[in-house]
Parts: sequence; structure tokens; C-alpha cells
Amino acid sequence: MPAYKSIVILTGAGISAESGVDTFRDKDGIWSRVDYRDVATPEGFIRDAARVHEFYNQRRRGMATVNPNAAHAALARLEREFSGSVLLVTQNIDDLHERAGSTNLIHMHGELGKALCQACEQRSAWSKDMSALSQCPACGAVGYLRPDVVWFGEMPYQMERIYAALAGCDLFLSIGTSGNVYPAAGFVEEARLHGAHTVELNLEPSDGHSSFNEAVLGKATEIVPAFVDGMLSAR
Ligand code: BV8
Repeated sequence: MPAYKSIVILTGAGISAESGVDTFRDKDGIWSRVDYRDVATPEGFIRDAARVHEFYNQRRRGMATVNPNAAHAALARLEREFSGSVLLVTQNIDDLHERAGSTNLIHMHGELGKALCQACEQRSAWSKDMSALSQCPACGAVGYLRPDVVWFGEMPYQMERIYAALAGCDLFLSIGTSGNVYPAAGFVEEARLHGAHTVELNLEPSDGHSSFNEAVLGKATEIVPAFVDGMLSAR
């Protein structure tokens, strides 16, 4: 295995699946039970905020019942032990990567454990249910809180930092994502453009599988630790 210097990793719902967190587009996934336009768009929130709050309240409550798995732990180990740089960009809004020990981490679609106040634009930690009666911990306003997540039609977070990292990496790993949602699904092309070697680690080939140099198929808790072992033993 070549001696890489800079790794960018993109993760999606598949890396949390074996922790018991629902994915979106698998059979009986989240989008098979609810229409994303009703619960993951600004228009849906304007139409029926209570319904959107309940959608995220259920998922936030679920966070208390799940734990990081061996794939999350392997990525945290890679960040600790790899001699070069590792940036982890996740589409997931759960906190399993940080609980596994990853620190150089970007939540490009936001975080379930944060609230965004539409009055003062401050973000605050938020672990309980949220509703139109919730009060902003920063400014005290009532009725202005929304989940701090990126909905369809909204700009994902820290895109400049992500594109700068993609331009400078020599290895791009995509783990547990179906490659359906942009701009995340376009990161592999961006990395290839700048000469990176690109690997997809997934249960099955994603929609973007043909863009990758290499594919490792299987369950994340098996293929990710093995891949990281290979990376670290090749030093
Ligand atoms: C943007 C919110 C522009 C938080 C999510 C019309 C109008 C506006 C935009 C668009 C439009 N048409 C298209 C777009 C672009 C749109 C888009 O891409 N749409 C798609 C559907 C076509 N994108 C956007 O809107 C983005 N914003 O474009 O802004 C802009 C420009 C300028 C100024 C302003 C704005 C915003 C996208 C973010 C949307 N928010 N979530 C939440 O509720 O979670 S997206 C949602 O999908 C989640 O965030 C999720 O992370 C993301 C991707 O899903 P995956 O993580 O890949 O999960 P999935 O279930 O699909 O796949 C799981 C995979 O894991 C599978 O492949 C499976 O095989 C594998 N797997 C399962 N088990 C395992 C496993 N692998 C290994 N081991 C296992 N055990």
C-alpha cells in the first residue's frame, strides 16, 4: 500500500447502521416511511413545524440508545495513529464519530444534538425534545428554534474547508453512503481530479461506484477495521 500523506474520509448512514441507527434509502429506510419534502426541507418546516420537530425528536431520543461501533472506532484509531493528516467529513447528524474519539470532524449536514435559533442565529447544545414552545438558551427567544441540520435546498456546512481538503488529499475514502445526495456525492470526482486514489467501502456498490478506483464491499464493522489495519501495518 503506497505511503499516503493526507486522507479525506466521507461517511454516510451506513457506518451507523450496525449501531442500530436507521439508514435513509435501504429497504424500509427512513425515506420509505416519510416523505423528505415534509420533514427535511425549509418548506416542510414552514408548512408544519410540529411534524418536523417530532421527526427529529424521535431521532434525537434514539441517540440515547445507540453506541459507536467497530467502524467508528477504527476511523478514530486511524486519526490517532496515521502519520499524515486525516479529515473525517460525515453526512450523519448522530454523534457516534465523536463518541468513538474522532476529533478532526465536519458534520456537513449538521447535528441532531444542536439547536439553531432563527432569532439570534446562535447554535446551542440540545438533547431534549424541541417544539415551538422551546426557548433559545442563548437569547431567550421562544418559538424560534429549529434543529441545526441542513435540509434539502440548504447549503451544507464548511464546504470551502472540505473542497480545500479534497484538493490536497492523496487518498479519499467513502464509507456507508449511497452516493445519492449532492454535493457530498460529487466529492469523489473532486478528489480524483486532484490525483487522489479513491476507495468506496460499502455494503453494496453505490450510485457513484464507477467513479472509484477501488471498492471494498461488506459490512462496515468488518471491512473498515480491516482496511485501517492494512493502512497502519503498511507503515
Ligand atoms: C444543496 C438532513 C444547494 C439531515 C439531508 C432541488 C432543489 C434544491 C437542491 C436540489 C434539488 N435537486 C437536487 C438537489 C440537490 C440535493 C440533492 O442532492 N438531492 C438528491 C436527493 C438528488 N442536495 C441538497 O439539497 C443539498 N443542498 O444542494 O444546496 C445550494 C446552493 C447554493 C446555496 C444554497 C443551497 C443539501 C443536502 C442535505 C440534505 N439533508 N439530511 C437529516 O435529516 O439527516 S440528506 C440525507 O441523505 C442525510 O443527510 C444522509 O446523510 C444523506 C445521504 O444519505 P446516506 O448517508 O448515503 O444514506 P443512505 O441510506 O442513502 O445510504 C446508506 C448506504 O449505506 C447504502 O449505500 C447502504 O448500502 C450502505 N449500508 C447500509 N448498511 C451498511 C452499509 N454499508 C456498510 N455497512 C453496513 N452495515
